[in-house]
Amino acid sequence: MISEKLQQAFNEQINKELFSEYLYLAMKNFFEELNLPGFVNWFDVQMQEERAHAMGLYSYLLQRGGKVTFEAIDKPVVTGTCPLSVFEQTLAHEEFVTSRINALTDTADEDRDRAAVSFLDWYIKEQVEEEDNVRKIIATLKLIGDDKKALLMLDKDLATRTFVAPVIG
Ligand code: OFO
Repeated sequence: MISEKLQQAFNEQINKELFSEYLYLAMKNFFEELNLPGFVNWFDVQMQEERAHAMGLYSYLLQRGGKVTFEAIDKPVVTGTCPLSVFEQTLAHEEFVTSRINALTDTADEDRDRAAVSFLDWYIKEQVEEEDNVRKIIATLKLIGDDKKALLMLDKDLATRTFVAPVIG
């Protein structure tokens, strides 16, 4: 059975993933206001991914005989004021989530909980992909600069992103 300490760390991470979903909803709304449907779609898919990440941890905790507990989810604040700065905020957030996943894995490691370490490996790999996706969009936005036509082309591209339910663990 999972230790109390690891159980608490899992519950904290479930909260962080649900906060990520909420933050990306706020960012989706930011792009609704800018009338950029492709960006709206990108954040909609991102939200769904975060929900899947939370539910993956939730199901795993139950499977291990743990108890799920809920805390308040922080208020999401979009500090970015343009597409580039919103994506820079997204990258900073993903880097924070990566550090939390690493800390959760360290806790599982200290417990010598091999099953949990192996389960969390999926999340470690996922974070590499998440950060890479966002970095690529930031690089494109920097190339675009003030070119509105190019921004609309990127918007078209981001409209093609679809949610594929991940197989976690
Ligand atoms: Fe759950 O990966 Fe983003 O936050």
